[in-house]
Amino acid sequence: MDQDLIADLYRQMLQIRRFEEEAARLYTERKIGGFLHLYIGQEAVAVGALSVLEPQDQVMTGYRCHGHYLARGGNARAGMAELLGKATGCAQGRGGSMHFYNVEDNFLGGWGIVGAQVPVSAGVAFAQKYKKDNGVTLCFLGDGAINIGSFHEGMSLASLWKLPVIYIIENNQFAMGTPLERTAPSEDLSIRALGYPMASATVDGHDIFEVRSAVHSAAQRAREQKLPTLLEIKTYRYRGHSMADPAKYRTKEELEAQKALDPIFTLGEKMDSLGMNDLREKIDQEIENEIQDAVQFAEESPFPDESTALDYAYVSYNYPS
Ligand SMILES: Cc1ncc(C[n+]2csc(CCOP(=O)(O)OP(=O)(O)O)c2C)c(N)n1
Repeated sequence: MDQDLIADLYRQMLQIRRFEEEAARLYTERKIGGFLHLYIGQEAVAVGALSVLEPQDQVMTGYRCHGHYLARGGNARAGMAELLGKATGCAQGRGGSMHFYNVEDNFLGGWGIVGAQVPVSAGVAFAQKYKKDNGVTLCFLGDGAINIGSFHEGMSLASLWKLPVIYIIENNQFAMGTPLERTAPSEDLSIRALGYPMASATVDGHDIFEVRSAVHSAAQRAREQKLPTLLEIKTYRYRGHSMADPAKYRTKEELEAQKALDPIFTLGEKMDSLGMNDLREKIDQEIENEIQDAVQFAEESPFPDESTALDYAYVSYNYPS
């Protein structure tokens, strides 16, 4: 197996994990306001999926978006500054945790309304097909989003118009505190593709190589045949829905069993077994330095100037009275 690839995937997953652990700390110090939804445990999904994309591809996700932003090349300093509401943030401190954005790397957010990104992704994929840019749109959503109208509207248009889009349901087992078995009549979420119809698969989200392979096939289908795909990637979040959620709706045993499958730990062990210990330790230190630097940068950055409070807000000068 390609050792450079293993090291790179490990580096990216660890970067997300450490970024968010520091974010959790800053939140408890009340330096981050509003909501903070952590992606801890799910890192192999974003990193695996985005590692097989091309630069012209577009990416969207829901509000649990820090990992996708970083995996799509987003800068850790600008991400941390965004969490602290600073002017140097990736959305100039106006979006916060749920609305990371980085147009240079084709990362189109960070969407707070559950399922909203599904039809918008169909629109982005339509533009790619229309402009013949050979691009693919990758849209991540949670298992809680699949019962929302916009999910079905987006899936239907994607299939009807033969759009180069990949929908990834990150099945982390819960929508806020509600377990999947209370919302979905079948535990196989990939069958939601049948009615449109479109290609689909269920993937083990703890295995980053399985994620890469499934997304690679879907991207090929999108690029070459202009056809959409629905992937259900099974994963698990170790933290509560947000920092405000103590997650009492599951047992400690369930959590521990899932943590035993931790994709970062598993890949780290693989590196050690391949004799890559020194490199792994070097990466651990580099990531630690990068994240500490990002925290310092964010803390030292200024808040946006009050005079800019209304910038970028929509204003209608001729609104009918
Ligand atoms: C349209 C809409 N309805 C309700 C909410 C409130 N809400 C925020 S997160 C959430 C649960 C979504 O769960 P899931 O899609 O599984 O995503 P996860 O949090 O697991 O990543 C709900 C209902 C919302 N943001 N938007």
